[in-house]
Amino acid sequence: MTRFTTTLVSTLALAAGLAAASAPALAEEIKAGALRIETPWSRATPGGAKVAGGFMSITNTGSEPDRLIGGAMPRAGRFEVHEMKTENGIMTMRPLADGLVIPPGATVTLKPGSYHVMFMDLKEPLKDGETIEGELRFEKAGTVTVRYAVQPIGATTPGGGGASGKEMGGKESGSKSGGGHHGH
Ligand SMILES: [Cu+2]
Repeated sequence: MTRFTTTLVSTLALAAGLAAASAPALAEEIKAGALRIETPWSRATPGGAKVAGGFMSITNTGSEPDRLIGGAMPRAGRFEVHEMKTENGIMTMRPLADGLVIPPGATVTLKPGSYHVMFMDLKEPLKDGETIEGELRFEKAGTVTVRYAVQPIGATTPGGGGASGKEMGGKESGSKSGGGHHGH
């Protein structure tokens, strides 16, 4: 019985190991000081769009807060750190003037409908399947290079869940009233 159990466990462990090894190399993890940045991603831009969001999760493994204060992306004329909120049923976004705090021991997730970095004044569209290098600037961890995996238009997850774009699909057009993010 003991022997059977041992064999079973090691078989499961092996299977798990194989599954992990064969998973697509989508997720990227970057370490910078006390920060761990995982799975930076963005979305393809529809024709003429001048803005795109950048998403990722940032974990602070240290004992002091850090702060995402800015960054750069070669195709973007401007880069901002944004917060998106629903107020009175309308989704709006605004720049975080003081940056985005990453508390010690916490993971802050930048995702559609929430915190994100904003690539503005795009000189070229972002295309599905591209990887685009950019920089993030943190108060303590300094400048960090990340690579955004570009997902399809309307994707809501880094895995490219484009089919479920319906729930977030209204967001971009909803923000039209929010201050010219779409370059009209
Ligand atoms: Cu934004």
